[in-house]
Amino acid sequence: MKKVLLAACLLVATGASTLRAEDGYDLWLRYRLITDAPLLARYKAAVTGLVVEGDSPTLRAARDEMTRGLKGLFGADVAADAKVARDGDVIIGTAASSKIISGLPLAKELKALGKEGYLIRAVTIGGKKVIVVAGNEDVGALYGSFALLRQMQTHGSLASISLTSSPKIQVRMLDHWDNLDRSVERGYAGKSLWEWSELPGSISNRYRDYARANASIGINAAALTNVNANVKMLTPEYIANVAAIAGELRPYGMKVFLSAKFSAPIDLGGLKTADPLDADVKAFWARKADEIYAAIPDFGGFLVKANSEGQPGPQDYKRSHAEGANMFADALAPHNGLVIWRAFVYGGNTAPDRVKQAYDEFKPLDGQFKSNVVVQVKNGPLDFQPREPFSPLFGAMPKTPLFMEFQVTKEYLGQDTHLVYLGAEFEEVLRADTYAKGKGSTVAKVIEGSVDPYRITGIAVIATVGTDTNWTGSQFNQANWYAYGRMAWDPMAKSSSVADEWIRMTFSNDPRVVAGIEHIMMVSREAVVNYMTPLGLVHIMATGHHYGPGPWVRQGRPDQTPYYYHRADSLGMGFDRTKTGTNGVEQYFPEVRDRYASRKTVPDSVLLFFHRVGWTEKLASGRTMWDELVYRYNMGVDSVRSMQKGWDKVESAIDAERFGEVKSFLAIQEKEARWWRDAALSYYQTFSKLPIPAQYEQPAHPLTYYQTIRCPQNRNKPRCDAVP
Ligand code: GCW
Repeated sequence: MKKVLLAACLLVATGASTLRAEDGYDLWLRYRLITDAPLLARYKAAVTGLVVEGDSPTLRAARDEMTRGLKGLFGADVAADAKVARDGDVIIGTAASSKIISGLPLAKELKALGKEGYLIRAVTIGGKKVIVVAGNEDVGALYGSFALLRQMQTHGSLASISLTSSPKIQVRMLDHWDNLDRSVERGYAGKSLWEWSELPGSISNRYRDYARANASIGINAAALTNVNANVKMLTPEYIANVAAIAGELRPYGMKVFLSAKFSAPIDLGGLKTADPLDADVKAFWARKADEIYAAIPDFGGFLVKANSEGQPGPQDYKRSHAEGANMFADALAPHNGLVIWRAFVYGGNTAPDRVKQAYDEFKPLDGQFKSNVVVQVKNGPLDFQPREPFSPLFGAMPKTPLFMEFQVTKEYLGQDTHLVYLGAEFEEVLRADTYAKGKGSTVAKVIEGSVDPYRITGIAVIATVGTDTNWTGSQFNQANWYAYGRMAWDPMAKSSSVADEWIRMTFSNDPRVVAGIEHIMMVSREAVVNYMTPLGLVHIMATGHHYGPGPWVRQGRPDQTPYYYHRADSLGMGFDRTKTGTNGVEQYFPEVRDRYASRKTVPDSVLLFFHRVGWTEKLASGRTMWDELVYRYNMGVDSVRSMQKGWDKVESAIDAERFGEVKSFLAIQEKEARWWRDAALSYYQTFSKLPIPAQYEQPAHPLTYYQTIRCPQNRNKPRCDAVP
């Protein structure tokens, strides 16, 4: 493993646990022996056998998982595959695969749960008490199996268990930004999982474990490679490799998508153009689609980043995004494939305001996309900041299905080391009200297709999964993968409940441990906002690697510099997006627009995103803007310190290896929270000329010290030098 963690070896004797060391590989699927003896006895009495009726790769996956899970939780094998229902059997299958299930009066209820839904119920059959796990399709039965295991992993009751569940969103996807050389753009968890040079002949065990993890939280699709696409991906050699990966993911209900490079007709097809209206270009893509589907019959489709950050696209030929997307749509339609066209367009001319660009380019195209095109929109109008308002595109394209795009790799949020639970962010964004069709038109409802009737619904996340033993670069980044899956399944799930589940499965069911860790997780998002970008600041990270603070950076393309966003001067700071500025607020529906546009109603959390505010202007708290800034930066540091204390308290309940890793990362986070605070405040102070009130810690170094700290541009591990 890449991280050399001293803290694990330095544990002080007091409170250190004697639990078996864990490296995090098992994620939330640890299935450790249940140590609560009465509970274990109850479970063992309720579950004594396993009947998986039917045979398919997916039902076999369900059986394998149940066998593995029960063996771990119970510490003993459970008799599998009896033919008849006995007392204590868990019966898994579908109405089609299972005689027992088809014999139960469940048909109507089951049908209402759709293709991927499941039902878990304690029933009595011929006097025998059994638990039925039923889906309409095999994958539903698999999801139900994971849910039953989760029930036991979180110490829920099995007595008269009765659960039904089905996903609110159809496509629940991970987007990998993996390159073919196995580097990962914005990846902080080791190398890419995909072993291109070993494929297709040799298949890593990790593909299956990756699929298991995803299926356990309902993720059903993955785009394997970077949207900054490599055209080699579409060559026969790579298509064969992808087919091999798809074969591993398929039993777990996952479809594979690929990033398509717009210029492929030129790069691979030897054509002179990639103009989407050109007949040869269309024919090239139709042939390519046929070739891919011949190898991967359930291929999901293409994910495309076009005319953004240097990627080729239809605008190179004076064609619109719709014309570009529709060309792919035609090629994929005969195979029922999907085009996922990204709205993160960040092209040459972003004047007068970069954050307005996606809306300005896409809103006018609503209604022009073919029926198998969807547009994928980042959660905020800028770029995965610690906090942004939701993107105004949500609700604004009634005729075009919009997919949500989140990012769990935490490019701008401390990457691998900082503990930031993003469930809180997902909840904030998903529950935000767009007012598109009046009150209650939340972002969640927009992407669920219930504000406007979308023909297809979806959500994606930039994944953080790599070859690190713990998969995600840190133990706590696993929680974001987990929370994403659970909230993609049910966008109204409460992030605290999701955290609760994850903690129980990942660390412990001890109520004090659960409460302690949940507290850490639930304060962590606001902590990072406060020590990096309080009061609606955005993008003040150093250029390139986006790791540490760099609010002073002014060189380079203006809309890539922090200065562009904060605009600090002797009078104040903030970006005026009201009528007196770029009028970005105009992109929101009137209720939201007015709320953000008025200094009286704009929440402090996004204040400087929409307004320029004088240093000594009073805010809602009664403090001046400057004092509020100082207060919040300090609050951020204090929160990290309270997270450290909280973590120390659970030491005896966590194995030393994971405890030590988290502890050492929290120490880095505390140090770097101070770095952020001291660097940012020292810099703003050159404009405000106001003192940091004496009750607060003063910056440890002069501003020039922070300005000379250098982090490697592609920091795949070495830490930034000389951080205080
Ligand atoms: O967040 C930015 C990243 C780029 C990324 C781009 C995008 C894949 O800094 O690395 O490129 O967004 O979303 O396309």
